[in-house]
Amino acid sequence: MSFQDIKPVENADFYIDLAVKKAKKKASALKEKHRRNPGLEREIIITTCKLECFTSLINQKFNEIISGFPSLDSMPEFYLELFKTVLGYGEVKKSLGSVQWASRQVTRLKNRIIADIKKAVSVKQVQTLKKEFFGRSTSVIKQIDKHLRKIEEARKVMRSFPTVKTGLKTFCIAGFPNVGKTTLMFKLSGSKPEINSYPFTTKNINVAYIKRGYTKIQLLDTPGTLNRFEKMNAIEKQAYLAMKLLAEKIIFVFDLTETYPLKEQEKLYKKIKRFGKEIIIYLSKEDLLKGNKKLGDFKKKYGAISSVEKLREKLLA
Ligand SMILES: Nc1nc2c(ncn2[C@@H]2O[C@H](COP(=O)(O)OP(=O)(O)OP(=O)(O)O)[C@@H](O)[C@H]2O)c(=O)[nH]1
Ligand SMILES: [Mg+2]
Repeated sequence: MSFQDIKPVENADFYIDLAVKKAKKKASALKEKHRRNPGLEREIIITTCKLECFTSLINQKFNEIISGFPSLDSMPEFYLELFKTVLGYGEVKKSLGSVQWASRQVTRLKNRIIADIKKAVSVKQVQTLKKEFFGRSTSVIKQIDKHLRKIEEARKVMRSFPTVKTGLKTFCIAGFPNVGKTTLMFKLSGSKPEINSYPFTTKNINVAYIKRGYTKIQLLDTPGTLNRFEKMNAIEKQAYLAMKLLAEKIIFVFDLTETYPLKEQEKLYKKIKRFGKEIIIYLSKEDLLKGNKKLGDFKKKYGAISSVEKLREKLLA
């Protein structure tokens, strides 16, 4: 699923201006055509055209917003949970509903006022009705300005959602912050995401692929998670959701250079084991561990892999 193509949503004034301009343009063409008609008849034709044109543009644009937004109810579970983690589900749903409401209100108003215009007995009466329509309809559209902005905010956030392919064998790279998860993904796949020497560098899930012959696997590099499933921040939650809902297997990265104590990393490992998925253990930064006594014991205890080549073979097997 991809969220890159949702079209930008503008504010209320933008749509009002656009619809007014379009209505004026269409009406001015009609003015010329009906220049010989008597005043009232001409006024009725032109005003009706303006109202129809304004309403039709608002309906078209608002429908585009609603239909262009991914359906929240039929989103795959991972995306829905991710959405709920980083955006207010109820709030965005309400905002989309309000756009539909505004569209209907403007149509209803237009129908009523056009019916009245048809019965008008003077040019002045038609003009008063026109004023009423534009006053009320623009006020309805302005009322949903905050909702249009909310949808635009949601669209921008959703653009950072990873584009994950379903149906591919998927491995999640997990572990504490700064242990070398992103570096490992880079070494395995050649993709080039951001790598830094401080914790919480990765804020979204990075996606990469390894291909050999007909075998293709998907790697998800997750943000580092601390040992606190109950109090996770939004970044950590993404990793948790990917592990729980997307991963077939998990590559758990241990770092014995101890930016974070091994005991803490082991606690996280045990928690991740509870997902019930197969876990492959990778030991990073072995080049910094020469002569370290813990190395042998650790490898024996966990059967950890520390060679990228060996790990790649295991993933593709
Ligand atoms: N010497 C050495 N440094 C490494 C190795 N793997 C990672 N690093 C360094 O460790 C730091 C963190 O690496 P990242 O790959 O960004 O770690 P991460 O686990 O993705 O970190 P977060 O995204 O913050 O959770 C960087 O400075 C890397 O260059 C390794 O095998 N050897
Ligand atoms: Mg990272």
